[in-house]
Amino acid sequence: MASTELPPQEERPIGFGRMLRKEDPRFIRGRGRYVDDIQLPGMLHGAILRSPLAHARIASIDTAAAMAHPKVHAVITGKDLEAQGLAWMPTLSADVCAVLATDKVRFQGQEVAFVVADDRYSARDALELIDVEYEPLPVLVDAKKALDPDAPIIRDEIEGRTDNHIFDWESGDAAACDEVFARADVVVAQDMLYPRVHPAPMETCGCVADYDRVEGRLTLWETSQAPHAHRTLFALVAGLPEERIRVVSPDIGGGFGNKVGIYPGYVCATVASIVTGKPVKWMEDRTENLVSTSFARDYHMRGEIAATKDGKILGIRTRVLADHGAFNTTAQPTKYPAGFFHIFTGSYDIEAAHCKVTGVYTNKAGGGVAYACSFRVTEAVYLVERMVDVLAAELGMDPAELRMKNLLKPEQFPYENKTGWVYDSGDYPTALRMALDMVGYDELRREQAEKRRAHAERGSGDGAAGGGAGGELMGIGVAFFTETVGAGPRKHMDIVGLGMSDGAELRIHPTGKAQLGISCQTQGQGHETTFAQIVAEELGIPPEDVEVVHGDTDRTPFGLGTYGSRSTPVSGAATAVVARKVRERARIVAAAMLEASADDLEWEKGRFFVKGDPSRGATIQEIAMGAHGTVELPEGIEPGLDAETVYDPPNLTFPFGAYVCVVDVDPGTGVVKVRRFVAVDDCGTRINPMIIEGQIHGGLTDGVGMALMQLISFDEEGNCLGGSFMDYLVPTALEVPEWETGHTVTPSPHHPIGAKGIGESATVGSPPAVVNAVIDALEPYGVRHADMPLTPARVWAAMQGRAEPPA
Ligand code: MCN
Ligand code: CUM
Repeated sequence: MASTELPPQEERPIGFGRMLRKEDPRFIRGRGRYVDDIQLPGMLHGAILRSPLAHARIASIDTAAAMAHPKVHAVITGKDLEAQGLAWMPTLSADVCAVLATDKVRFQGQEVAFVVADDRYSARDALELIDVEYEPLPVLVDAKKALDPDAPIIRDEIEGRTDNHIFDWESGDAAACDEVFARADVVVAQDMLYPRVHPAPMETCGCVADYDRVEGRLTLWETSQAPHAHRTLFALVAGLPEERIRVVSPDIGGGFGNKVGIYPGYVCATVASIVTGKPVKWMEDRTENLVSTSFARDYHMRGEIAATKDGKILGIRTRVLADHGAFNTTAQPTKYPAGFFHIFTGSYDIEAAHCKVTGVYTNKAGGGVAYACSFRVTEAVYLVERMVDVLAAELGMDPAELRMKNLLKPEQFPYENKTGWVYDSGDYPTALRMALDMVGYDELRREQAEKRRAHAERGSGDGAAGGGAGGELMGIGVAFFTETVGAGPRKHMDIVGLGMSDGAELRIHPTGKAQLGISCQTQGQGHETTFAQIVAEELGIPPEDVEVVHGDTDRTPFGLGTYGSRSTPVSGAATAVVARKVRERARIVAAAMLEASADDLEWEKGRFFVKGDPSRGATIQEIAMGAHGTVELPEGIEPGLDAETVYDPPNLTFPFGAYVCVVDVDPGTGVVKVRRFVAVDDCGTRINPMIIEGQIHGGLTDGVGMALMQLISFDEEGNCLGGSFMDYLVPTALEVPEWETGHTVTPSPHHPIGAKGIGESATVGSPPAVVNAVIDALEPYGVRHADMPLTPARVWAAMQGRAEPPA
């Protein structure tokens, strides 16, 4: 496909454009260095004993037999940690969570004890020698029952707690909503669940903790998306001096939000290293990762839309029950317990909006955000995009036309939505028009009408075995989304009290090569390439000559890390700003070198020259040598070109996109095949289109997985069903079509290079497109909604008029 072609080597960009990823040579040669690759002399291995029950009091723990195992060095329990004040730790959202259970266990898979042994296998063997006596308690898995008076109280360790309520959060104007709903011609309502899903990165979570007793220094190699924030939290929680903690995130095999939080295993390995005086490695296995680490979504939503009969949307309101599991371990800015759910007004010009979100505890692993979510934008976009389709069905209007009619217009930007968020820039109709043209929307609708006619003539049958009843059902799903990324302005946003800014440090070596230190942390997004491209664009130093350093708190400036697609909006801005600082320093040096006034110099990429005399100039490399050399500098000017900065974004960035999905559903089996998928994205200025497309392809694949396959459920006893890739189905190349991507470019007015984030756009935008397509396919059966994942059994059940497949 033309769009994925790379320019020939000799046309490689010095700046923005397609170029191969600088990090890939080491990955494709198998020379990446992940946490589990780290081997230190004398290193021990830790393993975690996990609760088999979802809710039970711990009567006793007997570790004697495990301690007697010849290869075991230590067994740590909650009681041991309690003695050090470490049995509980703060979460990233004003809650606490147990490091190792003391009083009781609150979800299946919760950490109960930590064994340290010579090798991984002995540690695992010894787990089986620990005898825990549990007294089972009633289990709460259904969030809708969490606030019932007879519900078991999960967090009864908190004095005086008599319910499972975490928070209530409201946004928008309820009275204004009531008013528009009262005068609307049409009101539609729909209940929907954005089900629990798991990010399931290829590499599970783990760490190596190495405590040097002599120096009192802790080095912690961690699968972390936010090394600096982790270091500060370790200092605060463990009482270790921050300057003696070094957190290193080496290569990360996918994060998707799973590696934002601090897990009990990291704390246990650290304590174990302090206790044994040796380095301790802890790596989860796949099941541990799937049952116990950050889940996502679990939003029970009721949406309501009010409109005129000709399809002008007047108001939208929603009521949400948010299942946060046993501990509120959600990572998101403190002020926003429901993340950026504010964006549920979507991309539309709406008069009034209101939402209320209630968070509750259940006996499930802690969850909340994570999984390419942009802090709940996934849920918000799903809600509004499903509701628009429900409205379209009610009005008998084409869903693309209904969207076009209500989209914000380019002249309305910057636009303040009805929950007070200011969208920076956008041209929505152009993006939607492009997506519809690319997919050939009108032609597809004609094909569909023909198929529906044929289907009706042949009779839809009962849809049961025998298939063939009327041929395949064709569906077309449209979704338009506005994303909210780049947290965030410090005045509004912090995580556990740390303002959400990011630093950048740029060193220019005498030979004109550069080293950029940044506080964000790639997990596969290609920062070593794109951040070098930003420096190249600003300074004309080829990206090959710019080494990007990240993931090591000893070598990089402080900042809050990579999640919420904030790297480009925040760290990327810091990088452009620091490069411009270097450029201004270079101007002064060049002036001295060229014996001209600094004001008389002009910049062309990579070179200053004297105005009106282009032959008198100096390249950035020559200037670098001059700056480090003996060029006589003006009074007060320091030698060298190095600079540093900390960037506090003035606003978030609001990328957007228009997606169209075409599916064919087999009426006999309910199997959904995604025939085509067109994605038009706008992330402002594009640094590396190849990497952007990669991000979109990945996110679309995630979206198809969530919409059609990925299912985590719990039985009544709280057993997690979905603890392996046999049950939790992640999509492969076989389930997805060849993606068709397009783009528009609407730069962010407040970002130094006009870039917006892209890392989560496709995961946010694609699930509603897929679901809308499937529901559209089921139109002949009168289906208005069915919850994800739309497995064959669920689709088939929906065709029979049932909400759930028979057990
Ligand atoms: N980019 C660009 N031009 C733009 C915007 C972005 O070239 N206008 C490039 C960036 O420079 C970067 C990549 O695209 O190389 C993604 O940038 P950005 O949107 O800033 O997102 P982050 O780098 O902050 O990545 C985080 C985001 C999140 S939150 C999840 S979740 C997710 C995602 O990235 N996890 C991923 N994409 C992932 N991709 C991989 N391979 N692995 C993950 O774990
Ligand atoms: Cu919410 S998943 Mo990403 O923000 O790391």
